[in-house]
Amino acid sequence: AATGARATAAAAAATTPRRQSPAGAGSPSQRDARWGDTSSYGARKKHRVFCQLPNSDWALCTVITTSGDDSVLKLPEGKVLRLKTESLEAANPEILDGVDDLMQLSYLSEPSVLYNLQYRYTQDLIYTKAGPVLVAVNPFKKVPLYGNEYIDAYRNKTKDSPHVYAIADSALREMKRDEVNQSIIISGESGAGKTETAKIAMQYLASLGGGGGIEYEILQTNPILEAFGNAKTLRNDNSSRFGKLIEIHFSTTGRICGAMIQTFGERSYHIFYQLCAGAPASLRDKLNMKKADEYKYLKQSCCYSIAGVDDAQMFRTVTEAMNIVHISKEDQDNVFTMVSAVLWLGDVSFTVIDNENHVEIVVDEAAETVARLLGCSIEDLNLALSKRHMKVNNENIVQKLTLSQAIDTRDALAKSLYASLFEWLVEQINKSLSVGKRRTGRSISILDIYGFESFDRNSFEQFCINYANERLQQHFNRHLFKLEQEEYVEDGIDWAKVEFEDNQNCLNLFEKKPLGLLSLLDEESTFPNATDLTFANKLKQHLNNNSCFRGERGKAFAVRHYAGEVAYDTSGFLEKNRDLLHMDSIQFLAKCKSSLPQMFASKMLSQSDNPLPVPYRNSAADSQKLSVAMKFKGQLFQLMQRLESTTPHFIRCIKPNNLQLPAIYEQGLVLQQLKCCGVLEVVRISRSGYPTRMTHQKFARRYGFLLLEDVASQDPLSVSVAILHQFNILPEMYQVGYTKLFFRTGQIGKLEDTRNRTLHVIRGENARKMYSSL
Ligand code: AD9
Ligand code: MG
Repeated sequence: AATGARATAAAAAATTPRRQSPAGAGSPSQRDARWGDTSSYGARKKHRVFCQLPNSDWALCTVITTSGDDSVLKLPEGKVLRLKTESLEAANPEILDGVDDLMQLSYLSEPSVLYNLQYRYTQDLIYTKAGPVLVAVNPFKKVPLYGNEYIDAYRNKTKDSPHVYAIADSALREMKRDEVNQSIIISGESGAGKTETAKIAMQYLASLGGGGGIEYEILQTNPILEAFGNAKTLRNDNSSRFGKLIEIHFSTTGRICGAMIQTFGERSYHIFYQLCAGAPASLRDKLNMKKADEYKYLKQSCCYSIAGVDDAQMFRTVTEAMNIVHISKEDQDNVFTMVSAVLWLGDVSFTVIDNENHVEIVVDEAAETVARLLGCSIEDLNLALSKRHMKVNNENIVQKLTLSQAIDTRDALAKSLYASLFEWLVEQINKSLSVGKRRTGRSISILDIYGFESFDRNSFEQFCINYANERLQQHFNRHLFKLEQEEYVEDGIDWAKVEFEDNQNCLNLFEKKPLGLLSLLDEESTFPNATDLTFANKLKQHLNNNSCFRGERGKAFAVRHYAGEVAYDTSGFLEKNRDLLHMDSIQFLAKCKSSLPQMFASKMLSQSDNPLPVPYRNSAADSQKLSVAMKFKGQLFQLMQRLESTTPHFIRCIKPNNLQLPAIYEQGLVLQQLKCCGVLEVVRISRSGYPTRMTHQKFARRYGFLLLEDVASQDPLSVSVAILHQFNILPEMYQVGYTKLFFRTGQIGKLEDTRNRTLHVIRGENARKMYSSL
């Protein structure tokens, strides 16, 4: 039946007589039927076009005249300018200004997309669709788009403008309808609004239950995770230092019955400041707390407060949230004991005891407090921070540490104590929110993950983040590809004419064994004599013929990512990838009498089950844990596996300026993010297909009156085909489906133009008739 119907559409297209425009002057359609010359389309008189200003921003302007290769243009503020016609970009007709889906744009060029988002942003319409993707531009101010009234409106479908609520609502509906798990994948760069967006989505889902209960507990995980996992950075006052997947489980009646949180990556800490500012006197005494600016670890930033944030109040909010998610008072005390121990560790200092720069710890308030809080002797602490057990030629020896080695060891211990604490906290929250037997398997997962990063200098962190984004992009592409394919197939369109690009090559560059970036990094990390330079050289030696790889001078190499080329500097790669916590430190924690350090140590030991191959490592006492890159890859694969079985919904957050201020829209910054978030990629992909779609009915209604013959009695499909012919739209520019017409970019803009001018003429004639009859 499918091919039959397609044949009918094609036959209708072929047999409709191609009308020639009659010579009769004065007929509006005759004047307007000159379509073929697309070249000068972008610079016709009175036409709107985009021109690029000296600062590379695009401005919308009007063509005054075109002569030869040049056009004279009028800028919005009235200034007149002469430019090469070929440097102009066509602008969309006015009726498309501020459309709520970028796919409705007839021209999908960069300036068109930028203009449309800005047009909406200035009216506080921060959400826009790009086909299946929701684009959210950070308002950096309160916008009146949230709360119960809005939630109800989206639930009852009385509102359908793009919104996070609409995304959460489709996820819910599709979960119930298809009985398939859903995911909401939120990405964007630091400060773009991912975490806020995730909370808005959670708010919508939680509102189903009407307030109290488990829904409330789930919302209360946010202040806890943000206190322990977020920090103020240059880019964002509340920057998440970890990625987070929160899986919300639903009962068969569609109510929330539990949740599970998975985190990835590095973390850092508002909680230090909150504890300093807000700990009640008894706790303060017990933990020997100082003021935030008296700790060395906190002094480094020189930033003790955040505009508009009351740390003491936040501390109370966090402890209240911990009560709500059933973390016992005793456990809370243990948590804050660890936080205090980490802070005091930073103040532990060393004295040099010989002329080889070997050290011992200074026995002072800092050392004593750390020992008391962890539950160990000063002697044990000294041993852990100033000596290391090594195995050389099968003989155990004790090596004294130099000052810089001791400082590194101390900092690594503090870092891993804090990381373990965060992990443990997430575990407790998960226990509390766990669904257990009530689990039905239905869930909506919300992913809040760091977006693609490209700086002047890119290191190991960007390498990992961008690798993760490359994987997510593939997930995104495949989903999009599938959706598009389904729509074309359903409507009987020739699918072979639509092309998509895949990023599999780039993923192979990372993952191939044994000659991929990750394998080579791990191999080099196991050689004690390897350096970042030998690593870089190894990459160049093995990967130079890969089209996504480019060796650069010295220690650098570049990767061609989907979002653009990024140059990485291998300095520190090996060290960061090894991230060694020496076995001595783990054994030290295992001996501590406080409950948490012991627990952390046994967990660390169990995690080193799967050691790296260590052919050349002579210090066998090192903790043989997974390399950081391998652990990251493992977590990423787990994540992808979980996402793979869900129906994804994508939200891309955009940061319109770096000042964290409202009402400033920097085109260059937005453009770069649209590229990184893959929004321009969606647009590009759609461009290679047939992005504009209109049902035969709508098309016939809108443009049918332009036809010279009377078609009132004909079916919409035949009318549509007649319109296409009358206006000589080239066959490669459209396809006729069963229910819809599919157009290449730019086609509807021209039709719309003719329609407007015709209407203008008709209205003028009607007015003339009216006046003459008066
Ligand atoms: V990071 O990668 O964790 O550094 P995010 O998570 O992308 O970053 P975040 O959600 O923390 O950014 O947003 C940054 C700030 O933007 C927030 O603290 C708010 O002040 C502001 N923001 C973001 N979204 C909204 C919004 N929908 N309405 C109002 C917002 N303000
Ligand atoms: Mg965040």
